[in-house]
Amino acid sequence: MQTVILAAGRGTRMAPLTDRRPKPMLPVAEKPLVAHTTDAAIDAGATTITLVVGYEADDVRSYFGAERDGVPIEFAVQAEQRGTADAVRAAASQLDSDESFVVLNGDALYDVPSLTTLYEKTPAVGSYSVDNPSSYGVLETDDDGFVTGVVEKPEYPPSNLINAGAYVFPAAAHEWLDVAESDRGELELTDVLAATCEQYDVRGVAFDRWLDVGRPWELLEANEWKLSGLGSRCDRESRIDGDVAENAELTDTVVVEEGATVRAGVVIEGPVLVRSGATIGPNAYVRGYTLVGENTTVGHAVEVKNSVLMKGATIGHLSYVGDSILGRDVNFGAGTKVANLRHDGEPVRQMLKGELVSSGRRKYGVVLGDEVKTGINSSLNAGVRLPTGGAVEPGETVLYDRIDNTHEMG
Ligand code: TTP
Repeated sequence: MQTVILAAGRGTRMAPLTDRRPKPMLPVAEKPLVAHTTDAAIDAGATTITLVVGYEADDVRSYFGAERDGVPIEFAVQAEQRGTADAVRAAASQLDSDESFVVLNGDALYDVPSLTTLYEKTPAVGSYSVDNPSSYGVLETDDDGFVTGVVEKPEYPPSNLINAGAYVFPAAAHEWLDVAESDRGELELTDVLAATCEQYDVRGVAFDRWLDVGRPWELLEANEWKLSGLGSRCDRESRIDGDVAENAELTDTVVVEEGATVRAGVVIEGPVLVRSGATIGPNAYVRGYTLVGENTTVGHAVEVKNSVLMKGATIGHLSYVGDSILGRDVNFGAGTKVANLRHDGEPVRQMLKGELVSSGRRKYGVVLGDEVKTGINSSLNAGVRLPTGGAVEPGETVLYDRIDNTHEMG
């Protein structure tokens, strides 16, 4: 089935990680987020893929090229982010208007069996069951179980099933893409769904597993999901193609790509992916779930746990990084420590668009933009974000978010 994947969003809530790249290109295990979405779509039955791109579009284009696993890939440009219906409209001229079509958010992870079930039904919408649906779009159904629409952020949710941003539209929906602006000023795909529900019996397909990656800690969750599946994506439990010292201890699923080096005395407890060009040790301790990105350096006596180290990051000796995301080419001075737990044990909070939001995680560290530099013996408080290119003085303790420093963290 022809499939449109929405990847034009900038992902402002992911700042500063999206200062230089679109959210769908953030790393999740061995590939960008949107490549997981695309591969799941191909496995589920996509016959053509149209990626809607906008912000930093060239990043997406150059990663994919013209085909993937034999499935043609095309690109459509949405010049301005005016909403999800507008994004699909940007792709419309490249679709066969006599055929039904699938639309997927390019910043979500889908499991293949659930997505396959969705692809087998037309029209249909994917949903996911959550305990607290009030902050999402919630599916409404009629007595026969067919979907009648989506209500945004309802005080009294009609069900626990939230809209998973995955739709199979009938061919007729090509005619309904020109929707009016919604109350929040966007052209919304849920209005196209509403028009579809008026004319068709729309099935809700409940997904077994699904993750919307909108906020920084969800990038950690995405990596936890995909790193835990590493073993099944390798020919054997662990795949060691790099150069690993004889006395290094690797347990659980550890993948060391060709061109990566693990030096003497290193302990790695998987799931961990060590990408090409990375160097770990000597005597470092890396715990799951960690992505050690391409060309990164994890120095002597460093501990890293449950973190994403993007390409080119350097963690100098004697440092600790826990439950954190470090942007490209971040450089830690010796002895830099990240706090990842509050004294009261409450979930760590983080500033997002001017508000302090709970991450829901008891253990959560820091989110650092590309090229952040820390001085020796600096300390970074749990939940802190540092802007792209930011610097921390030697011995300094950073208690406040430095992108929006209106609240103390912790
Ligand atoms: P959102 O998560 O609502 O938007 P975003 O990705 O820009 O993130 P943020 O709110 O943090 O700025 O978007 C849902 C999906 O739709 C996502 O895959 C991006 C895509 N999208 C477009 O392609 N074009 C658009 O105009 C909009 C609003 C979203």
